[in-house]
Amino acid sequence: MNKTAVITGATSGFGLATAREFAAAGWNLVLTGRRQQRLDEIGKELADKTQVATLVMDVCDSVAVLKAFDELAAPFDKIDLLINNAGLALGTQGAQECDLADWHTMIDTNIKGLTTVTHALLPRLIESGEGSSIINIGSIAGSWPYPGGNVYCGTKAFVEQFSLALRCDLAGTGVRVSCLAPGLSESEFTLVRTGGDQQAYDNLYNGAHAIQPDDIASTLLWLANQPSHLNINTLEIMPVRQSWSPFAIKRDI
Ligand code: NDP
Ligand code: 8X3
Repeated sequence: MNKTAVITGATSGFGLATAREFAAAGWNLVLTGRRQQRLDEIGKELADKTQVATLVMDVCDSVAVLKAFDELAAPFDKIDLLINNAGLALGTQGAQECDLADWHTMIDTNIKGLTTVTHALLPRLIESGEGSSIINIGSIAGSWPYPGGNVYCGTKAFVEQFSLALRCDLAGTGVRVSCLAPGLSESEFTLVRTGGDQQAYDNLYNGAHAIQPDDIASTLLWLANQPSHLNINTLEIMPVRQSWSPFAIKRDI
């Protein structure tokens, strides 16, 4: 195996579990995130299993992203897989009560950051050609609206549609594009979203048998390992305990 995957947001949750899963499967890894200490730890942990490069980067800083990827030297300069995973939600309030800065941070990270990383690595993915892939982490929030989802839902709808449109443009290059859209998943995501509210975290996940990061990691490896003539366009996953509610109706009575 001489393949390299770039995983953004590898310092926790899905990204961290995915780094471990792909290392065990023999992939070389380029791992990114803002928290240097965590990147150092995961780099050290995986160093005896595979070749690992860690890049401290904020995906919102397009100059830093382009520079960091430009400076990647062999064996990390040939990229076979990009997993656009870095992302976040901020807040659970109705739109009327939201902080505009939080909205902008979600747009900057989930949309602008994802597109910056994609744009930076597209030439190398095209060079790798047949069998290479981009997997974007969307969410059920991109297809199913819910109260308090507002801009987060909007950013994930972008990820899903961008993935499909990218696939149109890359037809003939051999580069595949998938959008993996998970539902309720247990990770630091909820602590980030609620500003560190452990009670909210416990309430959300208690008894829900939520998706675990390892579930997403094994799904991502399955996606990457599909035969090169197949493209899984969109894959939505929920815990069995999560489903839909009736439409809400505010009656005039
Ligand atoms: P975590 O909070 O555990 O992980 C998020 C990762 O994104 C971290 O590694 C974080 O690294 C990174 N990240 C966030 N902002 C930036 C930034 N500006 N620049 C670089 N890296 C950044 O959450 P999950 O693992 O659950 O989330 C991963 C993805 O999955 C996200 O896109 C999320 O929207 C999506 N998702 C999550 C679901 C859930 O219920 N948990 C369900 C569906 C989708 P660092 O802080 O070190 O920068
Ligand atoms: C995260 C899943 O339902 O909390 O993308 O928005 S949800």
